[in-house]
Amino acid sequence: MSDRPSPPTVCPGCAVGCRLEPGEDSRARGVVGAANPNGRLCRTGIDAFDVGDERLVRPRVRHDGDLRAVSWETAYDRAIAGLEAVLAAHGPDGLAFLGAPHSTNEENYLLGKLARTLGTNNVDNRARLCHVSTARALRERVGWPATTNGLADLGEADLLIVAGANPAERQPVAFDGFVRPAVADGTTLVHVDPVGNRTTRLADVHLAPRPGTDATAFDLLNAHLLDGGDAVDEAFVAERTRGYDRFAASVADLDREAAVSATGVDESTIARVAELVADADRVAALSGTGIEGGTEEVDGTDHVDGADPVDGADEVDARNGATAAGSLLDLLLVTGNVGRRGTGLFVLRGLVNEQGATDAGCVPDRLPGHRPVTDPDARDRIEAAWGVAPPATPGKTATELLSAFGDGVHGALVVGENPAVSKRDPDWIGRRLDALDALVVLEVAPSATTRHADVLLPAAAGVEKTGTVTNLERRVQRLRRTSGPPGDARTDFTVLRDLGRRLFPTDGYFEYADVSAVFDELSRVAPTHQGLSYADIDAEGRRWPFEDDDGVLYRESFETPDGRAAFGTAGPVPEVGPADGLHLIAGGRASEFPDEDAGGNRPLRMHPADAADRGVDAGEPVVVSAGAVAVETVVALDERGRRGTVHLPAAAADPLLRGGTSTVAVEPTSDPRGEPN
Ligand SMILES: Nc1nc2c(c(=O)[nH]1)N[C@H]1C(S)=C(S)[C@@H](COP(=O)(O)OP(=O)(O)OC[C@H]3O[C@@H](n4cnc5c(=O)[nH]c(N)nc54)[C@H](O)[C@@H]3O)O[C@H]1N2
Ligand SMILES: Nc1nc2c(c(=O)[nH]1)N[C@H]1C(S)=C(S)[C@@H](COP(=O)(O)OP(=O)(O)OC[C@H]3O[C@@H](n4cnc5c(=O)[nH]c(N)nc54)[C@H](O)[C@@H]3O)O[C@H]1N2
Ligand code: SF4
Ligand SMILES: [Mo]
Repeated sequence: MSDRPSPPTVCPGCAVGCRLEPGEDSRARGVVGAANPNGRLCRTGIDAFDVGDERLVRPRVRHDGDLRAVSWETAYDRAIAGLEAVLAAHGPDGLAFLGAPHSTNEENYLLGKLARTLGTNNVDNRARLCHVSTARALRERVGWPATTNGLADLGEADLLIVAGANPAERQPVAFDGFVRPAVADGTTLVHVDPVGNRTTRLADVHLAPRPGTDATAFDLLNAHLLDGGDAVDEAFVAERTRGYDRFAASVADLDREAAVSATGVDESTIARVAELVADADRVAALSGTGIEGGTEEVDGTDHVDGADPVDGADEVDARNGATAAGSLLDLLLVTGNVGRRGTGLFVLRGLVNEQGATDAGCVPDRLPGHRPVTDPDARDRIEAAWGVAPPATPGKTATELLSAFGDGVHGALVVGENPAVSKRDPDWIGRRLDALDALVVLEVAPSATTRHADVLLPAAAGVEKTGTVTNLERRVQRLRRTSGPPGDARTDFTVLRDLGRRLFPTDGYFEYADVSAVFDELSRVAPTHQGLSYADIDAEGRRWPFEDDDGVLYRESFETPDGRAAFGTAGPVPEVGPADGLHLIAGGRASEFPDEDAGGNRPLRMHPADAADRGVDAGEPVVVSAGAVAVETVVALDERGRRGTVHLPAAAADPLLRGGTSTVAVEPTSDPRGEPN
């Protein structure tokens, strides 16, 4: 052991942001932190220091088809030459910069700065898409695309609505540290999910709408809340919001019969939940990926064409009324459940720095601190700090960039993303990556994407570096290096700074002594981070915006041009055709470990009646098929789920969903010895 013990750092496993330090047997030991107040860790956290045996340790460049080990100097030269050739032939918008939900705020900031000093806003990160419609509803209607309150507030809520999420497994330490104690203490939990999961086990009410009909389910709840009028917080609506009349009119126009039939939920269950909302003094909602309508469907719709929706104060995007997150936000606004302790909307972010990557400006339409690239003042502020103005036209989203590879976009720098798996069709992505003239990949471990690289740069992992990451409650915490990195691997910070220095040898844009200098620049240019220096971030971390201590945003006013929150509108009610099979929904991530519940299998969860119809029972092997694609698995019965809807973990569901259909057939496996996969 070294003479000095390693200091505590932040778990790189997910966006909860638990604190931990090296313990025995190379395992991590939890250290009490704001997000893990009991000092507990989940299994992923306990294994945080096990970065994996297969690491990239040498820079490599493609030579005669092979990736050959070279010195860093040679690799940098090749990377620069490749990017500059694209720049010369196609201009800055011929380049793409994909980052970096696993990387720090400073690293994301540098990636955005690299793109923008080169003259393009083509910079994005895919993890952002996990919660894109929720973030957009918040950004356009209340101000910041982030959780409105602190985790500690959950204990003060009378009612929690968890929608399209499974925090019991996905954010386990936050669930055990804040949600479970709240429920034990009398808080009512409503879980909105077409099928059950571990979170449902703790719920008092399970609302199971047909997949994709959450917006309508929330519109129905709003209709019930408006019925008597008693549930409406009139003072809040009058003083703090705008657009109520239009919202109320749209709710009145809702075809309730059609809505009930579309969601497939009993009106009595809706009425019961509405009553719970009306009776509660404090309601908080937690939203996950399930209300996004499937990441792939919403891909690309987040593009802002020049106009900033926040500027058009009265013209609030009507689409919001049609998204589940928008209707859920309406529910909170109409009942006055924003801007107080124990209320608000929690975005259950996924990857460790998913929130921070966006905060730091790793997005095509926003500068650091969520300021629109179209805003001249925001650009001026950046220019004052950088010495060069960022381009005024929004860039392409990650999804648009992938489609443009080889067709308008010819060079890419990819940092800590694996588009080859994070998009559902790996062959198509492989062809797109190969269509690039220059692909520079900065990665910790070999992946489906690194295979296509022209220049492959070995990166340090989260536990091997310093810098800050921002958790799902906006808490900025410091990572501290506990080991490594192995071989010649370097941090993303070092590599991005070095590339910047080489691209701009005389301008000094990338002259940073260390990460703290980057953070301090970020806090100067980003209104969210204003007033905090790296050195000020203590063991507890600090939530942005920093003047606010208890973590409640919008106490006095909203971060909108007129300081008011904007209502959306209800409807339209989706048309639901007759079911000709089972509706498949997927959860989790492709890279995720197998479900513990089923002894390492990835079970198909289905309603007992659907199983009986097909002659299968719990634990039995089955074939799930869509057209020619078939997947073998075992059955897990769940009577709380919807009839007609089945659920598979993402890794198992991907081959089926890639075909573009979500309707599947389920049959017993003909070979009784068939090994489930
Ligand atoms: N152990 C572990 N934890 C993780 C991750 C991991 O890989 N492993 N990944 C992290 C990441 S990146 C993310 S984004 C988060 C994801 O965290 P979650 O968003 O909680 O992801 P899922 O577990 O897929 O849960 C989504 C739920 O949405 C439901 N759902 C599907 N369709 C609909 C619908 O139309 N309406 C409603 N209401 N619900 C629907 C599904 O049934 C499922 O229960 O988890 C993070 N945490
Ligand atoms: N088919 C399919 N697609 C999906 C999903 C799915 O389940 N199935 N899940 C969706 C979800 S929820 C998400 S969040 C996205 C995730 O999409 P991605 O972010 O692309 O995927 P990950 O596998 O989480 O991580 C990408 C890579 O980052 C590397 N990495 C980790 N830490 C660092 C670091 O500090 N520096 C650098 N340079 N690299 C690092 C890892 O080695 C890994 O190869 O995919 C989405 N798309
Ligand atoms: S909940 Fe998330 S941050 Fe906490 S230990 Fe588990 S993986 Fe790490
Ligand atoms: Mo995610």
